[in-house]
Amino acid sequence: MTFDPPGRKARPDRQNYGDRMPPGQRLSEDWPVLTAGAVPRIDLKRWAFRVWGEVEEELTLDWQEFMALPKTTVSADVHCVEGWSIMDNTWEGVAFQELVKRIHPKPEGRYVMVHSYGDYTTNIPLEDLLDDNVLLAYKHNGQELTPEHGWPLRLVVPKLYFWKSAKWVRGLHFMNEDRLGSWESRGYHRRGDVWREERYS
Ligand SMILES: Nc1nc2c(c(=O)[nH]1)N[C@H]1C(S)=C(S)[C@@H](COP(=O)(O)O)O[C@H]1N2
Ligand SMILES: [Mo]
Repeated sequence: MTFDPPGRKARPDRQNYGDRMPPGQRLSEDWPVLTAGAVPRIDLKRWAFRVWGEVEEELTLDWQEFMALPKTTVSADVHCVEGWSIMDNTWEGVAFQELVKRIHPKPEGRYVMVHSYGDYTTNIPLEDLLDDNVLLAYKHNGQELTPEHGWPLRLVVPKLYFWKSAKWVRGLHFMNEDRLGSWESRGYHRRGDVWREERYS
């Protein structure tokens, strides 16, 4: 028996992932923490998730209301722009498609700015968020997220580099034009598609 700490998977040594491994990526043995700045302190009693901007129904949910939304489980690989990948992650949370049913984006609201506690932002076209494996996750491999990995809630967008998977997410701003988030305005690619190697601009 080997013991794997939460959030860490046994390394499938020399396993060949073939076409599942995107160009320029290699397996990581563990799950690094990559945060610009400090881990924000979050009080669940005051936590809120908001959707605003170019939508028919703006939305504010507290933690209980968010947890009452239908749950989904997604298996997906993580690919960081710096070249490490973690395969076969299980994420549990609320599908973006589930949220979108409630907010009815306006036709002009095709661009989303994701906002996090602690001021991090990242821009994602609505079309990319509509993939059926995009979710707002509160669990990873069966465990609640840890503070440094985004507790209580993070976005997960498997086909984009991991900087787009915002930790400590607090809201989505639907916009009529694409604007640049924290890393995108510092030279990271506007879109960040893993399969097209859209790393930097
Ligand atoms: N709010 C917030 N989300 C964030 C970041 C951050 O600094 N703040 N870093 C991004 C980057 S660059 C990466 S690679 C991943 C790292 O997630 P991890 O620390 O859980 O591995 O989170 C992304 N989401
Ligand atoms: Mo990153």
